Amino acid sequence: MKTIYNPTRSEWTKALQRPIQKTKAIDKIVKPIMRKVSRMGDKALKKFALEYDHVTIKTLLVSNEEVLKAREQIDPKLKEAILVAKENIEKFHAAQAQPDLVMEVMEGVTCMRKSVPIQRVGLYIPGGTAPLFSTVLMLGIPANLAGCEEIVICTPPDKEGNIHPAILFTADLIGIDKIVKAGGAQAIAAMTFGTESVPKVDKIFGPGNQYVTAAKQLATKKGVAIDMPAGPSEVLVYADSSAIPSFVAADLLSQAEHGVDSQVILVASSEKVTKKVLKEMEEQLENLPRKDIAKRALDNSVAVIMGKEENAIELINDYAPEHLIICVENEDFVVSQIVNAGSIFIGNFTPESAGDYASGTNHTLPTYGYAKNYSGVSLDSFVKKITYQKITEKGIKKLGPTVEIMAANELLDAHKNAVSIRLKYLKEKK
Ligand code: HSO
Ligand code: ZN
Repeated sequence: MKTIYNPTRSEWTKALQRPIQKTKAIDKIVKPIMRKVSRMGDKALKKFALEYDHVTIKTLLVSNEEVLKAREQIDPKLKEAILVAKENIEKFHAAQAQPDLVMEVMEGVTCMRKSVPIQRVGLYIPGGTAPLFSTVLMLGIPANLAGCEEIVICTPPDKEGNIHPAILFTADLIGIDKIVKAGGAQAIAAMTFGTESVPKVDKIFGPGNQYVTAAKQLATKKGVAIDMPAGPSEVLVYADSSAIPSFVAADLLSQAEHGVDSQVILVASSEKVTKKVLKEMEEQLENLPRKDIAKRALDNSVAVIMGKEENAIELINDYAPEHLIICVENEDFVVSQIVNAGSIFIGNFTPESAGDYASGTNHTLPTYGYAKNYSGVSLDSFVKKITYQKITEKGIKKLGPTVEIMAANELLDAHKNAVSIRLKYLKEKK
C-alpha cells in the first residue's frame, strides 16, 4: 500500500484511480456466451457448466430434497444469526415503502403516483471463493417486500454440482424456491432471454465477476434493467487520532479480502495515524486465511495523509467510495459534508461488516465512482412508479388553454387539437 502526502487534486486523482477493467476483451468472450444461451437454452447452460465449472449438471433447478438437506446441514448458531440479520433487513426495508401520492394539483386536475412491483426479477448470487448467502437476504428481502411476482436465483454449483447449503437455507427461509445452478455470464444470459428452466426476467440484480458485470451490461441492450453498473468492492476510511488504529486496519482488510481487484483507501489526518494503521494492517494480514487475495488488493490501495479536513472531504466526494467509514473527532460535520458515497459508517464501533451482513442497510452498493449518480439497492429498486391522472370537465376547461398555447408554440398542432376538440365539445354541449 503506497502512501502519498497532502496531494493536490490532480495528484490524488491519479493515485486513486480504480483498477482498469478490460471491457473490450471481456465482451468478446461474453457475447458468444449470450448468443449461445439465447439459441440453445438449458442445453447451453449445461455445456457451460461443464466447460467453466467443470461439473455435469443433470437438473438445473435445485430440488426440494436439496433444500431439505441444506436445512439440516446448517449450524444452529448460523441459523440464528441469519434470522437476526433477516429481521433487521426486513424492518429497515419495509419502512422504505412510500405511500401512494394523490393530489388535486388544480381544480378538477388530479395527479397520482403509485409504486408497482417489477413483475419478474433475477438475483445473481456469486459462489466461487466466498458463497455470498448474505446477498440472498439483501436482494431477496426487498424483492419480497415489494411484491415481485416471480423471483429467481442463479448461482454457480461447486465441483460436485451442489449449491452451498447456506445459500439454499437462506433462499428457503425467505420463500424463494426457484434456484438455478448456473453461474457466470451464462446465468445472466439465461435470465435475459429465458430458457426451459429459467424464466426471462425484467430486472437483474447482484454482484459478480467481470464476466457477470459485462453480461449484465449487454442485458440492458435487450430490454432488461439492472440494479447498477458494478465494479470491484471498495472502502475508504477517514481517520484522525480519535480512531482506533486496529479497528481501522481491520476494516480496510475486510474489504481487501473480497477480491484481488478490490481497492481500499485510508485517508488519515497525520503521518502518525497512518503509520499506526499500516503497522496494524501488516500484523492482522498475516493471520488471514485470504491473505494472498488481500495482499494483492493492497497493491491497488493507497494511504493518503491529508492534514486539512476540507481537503479530505473534497477528496472523498471526488472519489465517491462505495463504503465510507468516518472515524474522526468532528464526525457530525464531516458526515454532513459528504455528497458522494454508497453507504456511510460512523464512529469507531461501526464496522462495515455490520452493514455487509446484519444491521439492516443493503450491501448492494454503487462502486467504481458510481456513488456520484447511483443509489444502493433498496425497496425502490424493486418497484417502478406509475403516475396517473384524471381530469374532469371543469379541469380541462381550466387547464386546456395552457396546453393549447404551449402545443401551438412547439408547432405540434395535433397535441393542441386533442385539447381543442374537447373544449369545443363542452362549449357546444351547453
Ligand atoms: N462488502 C460486500 C458485501 C459483502 N461482504 C457480502 C461480505 N459479504 C459489498 O458491499
Ligand atoms: Zn464485504
